[in-house]
Amino acid sequence: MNQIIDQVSGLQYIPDFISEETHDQLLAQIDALPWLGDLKRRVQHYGYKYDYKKRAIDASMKVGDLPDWAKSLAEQAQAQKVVPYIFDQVIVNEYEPGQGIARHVDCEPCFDDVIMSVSLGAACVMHFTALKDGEDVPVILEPRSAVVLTGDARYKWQHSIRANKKEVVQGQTIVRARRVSLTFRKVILQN
Ligand SMILES: O=C(O)CCC(=O)C(=O)O
Repeated sequence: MNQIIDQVSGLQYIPDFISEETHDQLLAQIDALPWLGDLKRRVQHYGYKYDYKKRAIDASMKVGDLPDWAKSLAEQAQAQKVVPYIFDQVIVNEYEPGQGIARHVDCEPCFDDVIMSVSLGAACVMHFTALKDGEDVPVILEPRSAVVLTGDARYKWQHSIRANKKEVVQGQTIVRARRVSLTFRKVILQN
């Protein structure tokens, strides 16, 4: 059942967004594709390449249509009314134990209002940190889940994954192992 995380308005957690079979097929397909080593963690960019340093995206950064596996997840998200449009950009992130992602709000002029991240591999803890007062809300992201950020969750809270090998949350110890995430966005092209 979809779960609204009360403390963070606009944050929705969808367990079992994909089946075990789809999960395994996705991981195999993604691992057969080339990884980029621009960051500490490995990434793949589809639809449009994103420039992390400039925090910018434009039409010249189009790298082709989404691959079929990404298109079908984008269509599933629209069909399930997770998002009112079809995403056109995906970043695949690989996190080995000890790797994380710094606190950030996704580039506001680059991407539209809804962001969705699907988790493959191992669970991790995503922290939501309020820009106004630093309140921290940890959310466990299980494999096969999707987390959806809109409204305040998208614009008024930063999200991050700590660079650790284990973490205790709500009495549960999350031991990190390889996680691969698929983050879907819709690009805003400036004229
Ligand atoms: O790994 C995730 O689920 C989130 C990735 C993320 O925040 C990003 O690519 O900006």
